[in-house]
Amino acid sequence: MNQNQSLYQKYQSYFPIGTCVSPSALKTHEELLINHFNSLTSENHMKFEALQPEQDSYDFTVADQLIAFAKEHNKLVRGHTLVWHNQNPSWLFHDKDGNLVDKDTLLKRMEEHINTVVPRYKDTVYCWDVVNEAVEDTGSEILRQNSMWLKIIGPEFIEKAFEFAHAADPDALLFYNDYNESNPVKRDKIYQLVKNLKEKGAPIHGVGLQAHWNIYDPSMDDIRAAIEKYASLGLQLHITEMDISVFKFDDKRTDLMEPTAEMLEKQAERYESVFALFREYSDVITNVTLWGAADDVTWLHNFPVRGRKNWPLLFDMDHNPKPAFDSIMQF
Ligand code: HXH
Repeated sequence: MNQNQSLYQKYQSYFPIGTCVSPSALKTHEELLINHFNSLTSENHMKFEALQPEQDSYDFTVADQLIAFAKEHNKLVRGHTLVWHNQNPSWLFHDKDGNLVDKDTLLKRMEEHINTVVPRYKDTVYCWDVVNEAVEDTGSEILRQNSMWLKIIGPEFIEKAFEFAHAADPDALLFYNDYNESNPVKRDKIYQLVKNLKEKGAPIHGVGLQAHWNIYDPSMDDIRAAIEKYASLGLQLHITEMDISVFKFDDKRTDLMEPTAEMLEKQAERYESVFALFREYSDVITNVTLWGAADDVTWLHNFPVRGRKNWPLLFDMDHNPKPAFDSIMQF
């Protein structure tokens, strides 16, 4: 046990604090997970391609391991994710001859998958990212045009996913989850989508704000406006995948081996301000999950440039608390 105060205990009266996990992180980051986080999300192993790599042949081995760890250590689990345009098995949208399946066939496959996965974890997974990233970033289209779900089923794939998930576990909280959620243009589209879903009576309970941010963007004003706008729908909000990159989004430099002191300081200020904002809205923000526990394991070492190091989290490469950690523990 390190001598730091526990992050999730410090936030006990506000919201659970989560992180994503993988089988290897359960071992390498065990101490951090146990001490500082009380909600876990599988980074990759509850996605469609991981759970049903071949048609009707499910592989729950790894997901079950993550769930067992969560149970053993009394952690909440967020389910991520049921319906997404990425990380799908190649069979999903095709028939045996390689042609695209028709709408009814794909709806059946969606329902089958949801009916197999969701009930299995109904005792541990308290909420699901039912649909992930269905909204177009730019332009006038609301829905992401390159999604095979949209191409084959049409826009109703979204409400269908929520209906199937709700039937499979009526107690689960169901979320629509997306990134660039604080960008005013995309924010308004996400708002419109979710508003339409609610008006149609779809069983949706929350909006997931991924919060893949950096030390410059988005502005505090845009983050606050996004929270206000989504909250006005009368839904709960989860911060689902937060990290704060030390690079501007289009900065592709690959030469930096350590974060500069200035980066770490700016990052600490950002974490401090956004966590103060989250606390201010803790009546609607009901989970804050980071996309990793410590800087040695983060998807941002490979995005947007493969192999470019980044330091976006609260604990450093050696699992020691960073200035960002200290900044959100003082209030
Ligand atoms: C998340 N996507 C996923 O929800 C999560 O499952 C995964 O583990 C990591 C991140 C964020 C994301 C979305 C789109 C994207 C990159 C990351 O693609 C872009 C490519 C170029 C420019 C902008 C976005």
